[in-house]
Amino acid sequence: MPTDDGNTSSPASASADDVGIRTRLPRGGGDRSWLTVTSPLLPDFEAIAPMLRDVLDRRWVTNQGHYVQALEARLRAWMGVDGLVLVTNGTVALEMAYAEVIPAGEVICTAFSFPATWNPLYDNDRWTPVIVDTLPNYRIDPAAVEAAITPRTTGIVAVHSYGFPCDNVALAAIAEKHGLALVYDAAHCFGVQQDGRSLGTWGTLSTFSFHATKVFNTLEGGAITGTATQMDGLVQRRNFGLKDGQQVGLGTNGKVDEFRAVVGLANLDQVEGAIAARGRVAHSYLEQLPALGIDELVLHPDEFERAGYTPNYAYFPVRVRPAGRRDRTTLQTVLKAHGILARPYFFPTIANTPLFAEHVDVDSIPEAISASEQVLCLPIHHLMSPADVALVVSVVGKAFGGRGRP
Ligand code: T4K
Repeated sequence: MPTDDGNTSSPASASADDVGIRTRLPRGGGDRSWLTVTSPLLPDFEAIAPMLRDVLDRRWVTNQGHYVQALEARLRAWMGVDGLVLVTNGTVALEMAYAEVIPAGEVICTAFSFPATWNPLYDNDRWTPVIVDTLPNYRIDPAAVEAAITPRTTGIVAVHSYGFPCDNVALAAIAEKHGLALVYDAAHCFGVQQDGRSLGTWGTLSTFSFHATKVFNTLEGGAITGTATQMDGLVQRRNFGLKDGQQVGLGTNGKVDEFRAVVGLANLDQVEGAIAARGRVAHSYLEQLPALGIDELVLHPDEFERAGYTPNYAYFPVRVRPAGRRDRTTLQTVLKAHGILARPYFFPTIANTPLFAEHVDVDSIPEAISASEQVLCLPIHHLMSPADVALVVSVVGKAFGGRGRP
C-alpha cells in the first residue's frame, strides 16, 4: 500500500459509478478507493505468461539473459539512443554513471530533485557536492552552474524535472568550456524528445528510472544511456567490474533479472497508448483548470506544448502561490479528503531537509525552496477517465472556494 494513505477517513468522493473505479487503488476493503498520483503500467498476464514460462524452461534467470538483451535492443531503437544498459533501478544508474565519468572533485548539482540524485555525491568522499539553484521552471540554472565553477570542479548533475528538458545547449557549452562531465538524471524522461532527439542523448551520460511509478516500467529498473563505446565500461561496472572472468575495474551489482525484462518487453508494446492516454488527461487539465479562474494556481502549459517537443506527461505539476489561508498543503489536504492523492514532488528537497543543513546554503537557492513548498503533482496516468479528471478539477475549485462541485 502507498505511504501516503495512512489516514483512515472515508473519501467523500463521488460513487464508483461516476468515477473510473479501475483507476483507483483500493484501500481498507469495501468500495473505498484512492485516485492516486500515478498507477503502474502493467501487462496482461496472458501477454507475459509464455515468456515467463520460457524463462523457467531456460533456467537462465539473470546475468544478462535472453530477455534482458532483447529489451536492451528494443529500448535502444525505441528511445533513439546509440548506447543503453539496463540496470536494477534509477538510483543505481546514477551511482554507476557518476562513478564512471565524474572524476574526484567538486560536483555541481541541482537543489531541486529526489534524494536519489544527490545521495551518491554525499555518500562518497571522492566528491564534494556544490548545490546550486534552479530557474523558476524547476531545472538547474546554467548561470548558477557557471558561477559555482572552481578549479576543483569536475562535474555537473542536472535533472530534467518532470520530464521537462533542461537548457541542454547552455549546459553543454559550460561543460565543454570547462572540461567537465555532465550527467543528466533523466529519471522522468522516458520517450521525451526535443527536436527529434531523445533527451537520453545529451550530456556525458543520462540515467533513467523504470520504477513502477514511471511512464515506462520494469517494476523496479533503470537504464544508462550514452554512446555505444561508453557501454563496455558500464557493462563491466554493472557486473562487479568483471570482464571475461577477470576483474578489470571497480563495480557493483546492477544487473536485471529476466522476469523484469519480460515485464518491460510487454510494457513497451503498450507504452505509446499509455502516453497518449496521459496526454489526454494533461490536456483536459489544461483546458478545465484555467476555467476555474484561480489566480493562485499556476499551470505550465508551455512545458507541454513547446515547439519540437514530444512530452511523456509523466507528471502534472501545478504551483500554488500562497494567498491568505490557501496554500499547497490546503489543496493537498482538500484533495485527500475527497479521495485524491496528489503528491508534493519534490518535498522535502535538499533545501528543507535538516540532514543537509550544514552542507547547503539555503540563502543561495530561493527558487528551489519556493518550488519545493509550492508544487503539487496532480494525478495523471493511463487509466484515468474523463470523470476522474472532472472530479479533480471540481475539488481543486472547491479547495479555492471557487466553482468546483465535488
Ligand atoms: N531521480 C529522480 C529525479 C527520481 O524522481 C527518482 C525516483 C530517481 C532518480 C530514482 O529512481 P528509482 O531508483 O526509484 O528507480 C516514487 C518512486 O518510488 C520513485 O521512483 C520516484 N523517483 C519518486 C518521485 O516517486 P514515492 O515514495 O512517491 O512512491 P509511492 O510508493 O508513494 O507511490 C506513489 C503512488 O504510486 C502511490 O500513491 C500509488 C501508486 N503506486 C505505487 C506503487 C509502487 C501503485 O499504484 N502501485 C505501486 O506498485 O516514490
